[in-house]
Amino acid sequence: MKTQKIQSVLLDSKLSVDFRNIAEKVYQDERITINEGILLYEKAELGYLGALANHIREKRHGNYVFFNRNFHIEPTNFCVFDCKFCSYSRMLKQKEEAWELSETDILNLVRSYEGKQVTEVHIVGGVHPKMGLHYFAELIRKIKTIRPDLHVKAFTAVELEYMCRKAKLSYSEGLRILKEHGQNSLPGGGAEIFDEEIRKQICDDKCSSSQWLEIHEAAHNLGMPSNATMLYGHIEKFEHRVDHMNRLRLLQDKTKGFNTFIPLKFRNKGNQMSHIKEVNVIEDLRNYAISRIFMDNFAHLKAYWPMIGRATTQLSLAFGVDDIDGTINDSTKIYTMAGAEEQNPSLTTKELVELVKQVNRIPIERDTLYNVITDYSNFDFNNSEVLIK
Ligand code: V47
Ligand code: SF4
Repeated sequence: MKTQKIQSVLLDSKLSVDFRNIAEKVYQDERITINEGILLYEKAELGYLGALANHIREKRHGNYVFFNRNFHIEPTNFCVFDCKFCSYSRMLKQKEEAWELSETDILNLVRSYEGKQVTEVHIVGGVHPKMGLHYFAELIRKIKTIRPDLHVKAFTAVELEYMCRKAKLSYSEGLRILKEHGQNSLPGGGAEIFDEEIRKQICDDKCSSSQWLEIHEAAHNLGMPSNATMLYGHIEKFEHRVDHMNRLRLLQDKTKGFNTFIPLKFRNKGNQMSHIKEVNVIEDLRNYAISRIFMDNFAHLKAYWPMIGRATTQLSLAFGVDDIDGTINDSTKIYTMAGAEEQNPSLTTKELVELVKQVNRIPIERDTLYNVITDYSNFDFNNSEVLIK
């Protein structure tokens, strides 16, 4: 009934034929084309995009907004690559600003969460020539010995391409070893923008677009799900964003292995692309909405709250977003160093729940694979022993 009401508003208004066709496709669960995606970026109004994206989100997830309890481990910020947008990495010669956690440091970090109800550890960092595949496989095995229940989401395709190359293993062989040692899934980083010309200008020396896609396909074939990201708001054009999403949509048709799509807004502090102005909130919301409309075979769309801040995260929930990542616990520096909204990203479960309730949605704690852990609609924090980070 509610859907029919919105639908008639869209179809009766003074929309052009093209926008009416796109709206009809959305309401009939049909896929929009590349050209239609570009048209949305170029000409669609924010309200129209929000109505369509919200319709899709509501149909899939009702009033649920997902989050998880996680922490990050960033083993090092040494990196052999030189991505122009990166504010975080240091070359081996810049020793004073670099860190390198020892195995003991990392295991102690895991131990520090003993008794806390975190369900996921997210491990990513720079690409260090001395930290190879077998080192990381062993590390994961030890993490799992301490916390067998933790879901290990680890290593971007960039790190994996380097590790497999150095170990002289195919992607499948390398991933199989990591899986056997306890790695459960892959995060979505390193995708940036797949268009080869843009990639050449912003991250020429790291894994190519086709390698990124091959690695995720190999992971999916081994039963390891993954996420996908898109770095937007720098030198790319709208057509590059749509091309990027289209390559992901095609792989998802083939493997169904992606859990969630995460648009990442380019932040310009302290990197070689600082001269590029950041896009504004309206562009962020338009981008979320178009992602939700275009990526019809992705179940979830995530807004990464430390990057865009709490207010924009709340707004994004009206533009197709159903997932806001996790408590994080101030354990990532990647965005802080690039000038992200949240300089000490950490929210307690209670704060995350309130953030969601303020916009009249139902906060749902999930595990990495989106199984429901707790429905917080009527949760009493005062009478709960579960109130931990
Ligand atoms: O690939 C680096 C991005 C990514 C900047 O899978 C920047 O759940 C903006 O992939 N401005 C790595 N973005 C992080 C990542 C991620 C984050 C959160 C959740 C998940 C997940 C994955 O960070 C890189 C790059 O695209 N990045 N520098 C910057 N200046
Ligand atoms: Fe290295 Fe990743 Fe930074 Fe690129 S984005 S320089 S691969 S840490």
